[in-house]
Amino acid sequence: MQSIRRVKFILPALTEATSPYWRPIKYSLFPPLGLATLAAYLDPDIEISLQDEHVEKLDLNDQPDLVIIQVYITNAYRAYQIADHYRARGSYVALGGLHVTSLPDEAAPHADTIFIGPGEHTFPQFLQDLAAGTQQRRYESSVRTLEGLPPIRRDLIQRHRYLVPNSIVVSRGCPHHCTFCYKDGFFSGGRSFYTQVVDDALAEIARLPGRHLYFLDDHLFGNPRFARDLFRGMKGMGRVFQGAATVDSILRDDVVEEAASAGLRSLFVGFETLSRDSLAGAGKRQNLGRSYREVVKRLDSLGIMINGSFVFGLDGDDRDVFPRTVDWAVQAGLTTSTFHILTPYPGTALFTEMAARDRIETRNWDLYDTRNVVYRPLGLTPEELKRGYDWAYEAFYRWGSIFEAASAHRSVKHRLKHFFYSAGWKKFEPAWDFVIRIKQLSQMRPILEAVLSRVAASATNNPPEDLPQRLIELTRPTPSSLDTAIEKSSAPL
Ligand code: B12
Ligand code: SF4
Repeated sequence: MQSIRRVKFILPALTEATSPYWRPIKYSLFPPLGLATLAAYLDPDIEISLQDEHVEKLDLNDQPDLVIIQVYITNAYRAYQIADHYRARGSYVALGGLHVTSLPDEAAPHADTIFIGPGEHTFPQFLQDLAAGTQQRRYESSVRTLEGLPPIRRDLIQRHRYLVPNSIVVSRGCPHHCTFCYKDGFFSGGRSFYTQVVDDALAEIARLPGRHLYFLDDHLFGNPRFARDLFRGMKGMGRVFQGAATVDSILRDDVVEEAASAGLRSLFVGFETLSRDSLAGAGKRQNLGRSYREVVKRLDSLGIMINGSFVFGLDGDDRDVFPRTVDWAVQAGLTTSTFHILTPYPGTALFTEMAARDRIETRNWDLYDTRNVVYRPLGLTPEELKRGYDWAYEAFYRWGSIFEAASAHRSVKHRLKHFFYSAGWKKFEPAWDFVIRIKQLSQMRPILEAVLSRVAASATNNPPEDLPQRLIELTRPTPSSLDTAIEKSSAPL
């Protein structure tokens, strides 16, 4: 029988996120939602601490009874180090998350118990077993539902440390099966796409303070009936929100319109590649035969900004892929683009296939951040791929490209929003670094909300009334900011 009085939840960070010299904004965007979800299963009288190394220095001198650590691929080595540290101090250590699910045998020596897959059903079972002294070395998720979950312990989240404390997920997984995606591996052994009950999702939204929400769901429109009911329920709540959806779902029906009227202002869209063969090779059937132009037109007409996601290094790619993709993205007027170097995550079909062909060049997981070439590409050398990727970021976020892409919209307000949003993320990294250091991120939230304000569907030449002066001042180019090197990593927003 194990007596548990103090529990510590830790989200370890990759080295880059903890640099004393530079704090990229992307690591201060979202709180550790998965850990706050698990914390809800503990008795309220248990002493809980939740630490996110992306935004604070970890206190490693304490002695919790139970330590729960979330492991992603790029924080895996750090997670194992922390786990070993706490085990040496006598704490019971549990590891779970995406990387543990992909490589349980790698994680197991660092933990008393490991968890495979989502934790909503295995974690409460483990807590019961632990109390009874019958805990297992390994738990595997097979029951998959989001019904009747306890409310996420958002009180444990230090909201002021994040630009977007209101991150939320109302579904898990995705109905599609792209070969490079984490999701088929992570959700194997049970359902790989399921949603909350609409009323529960609306209740969770209603509990969130402020206006802005970010849905981290892999595919917010994945279940059209659920999505439609959710957005209808959100109408009148006065929210502005962002999320992600697939190309086909944007063209399919009226869900995107419902989303826009509920407050959807920017959407992450997985275009991935302009090549038909590469789409087929990646199992991205939902994009095949769909007009990307139509997708852009539809979102544009609803005033929804687009963050396009693209992958370089697919087997059909040659040196032309970089200018072709960037030219298209700029001309189409995408507000932001997230470029990735193809990365075969362990546990994916892509990894299995590449390993079978001996194409995996390194298993140093620190490099699996989609900014490094970790496999042998076919139509390009690794150096060409890395150089082309770096060039794509530089070319897309040049001032000339930002102006050109912004001018693709019909309405002046949309153009201005595009300009501020795009320049804000990529041209003002030093300003973000400064704001993070002086712990004033929450002051930036009204500005983000203003940029996400509504654009009327019809063309208008009136300048936006609700873009505050602060925003205009903040984003006015200065010689030093113009010279700032572009941060070449991917931004999730
Ligand atoms: C938000 C997000 C981020 C945020 C913040 C992460 C955070 N604060 O948690 C930021 C922007 C920092 C980020 C950065 C990166 N991310 Co990211 N991110 C996500 C995203 C979109 C959502 C995560 C989330 O909140 N999910 C919802 C919650 C409820 O689920 P969860 O966190 O997985 O937690 C559940 C389970 O995993 C499990 N669980 C987790 N830990 C534990 C521990 C125990 C003991 C137990 C029992 C259970 C358990 O239980 C929880 C409840 O079910 C995911 C995609 C996805 N859908 O997961 C990608 C994802 C996790 N990111 C990914 C990557 C690659 C990155 C980057 C390397 C990208 C880059 N190029 O910069 C960086 C570096 C990350 C790092 N720290 O090392 C990959 C990870 C692949 C992998 N195999 O690890 C994913 C899957 C995206 C993808 N499609 O490839 N990311
Ligand atoms: S559509 Fe996106 S989330 Fe769904 S399987 Fe493909 S890459 Fe993964």
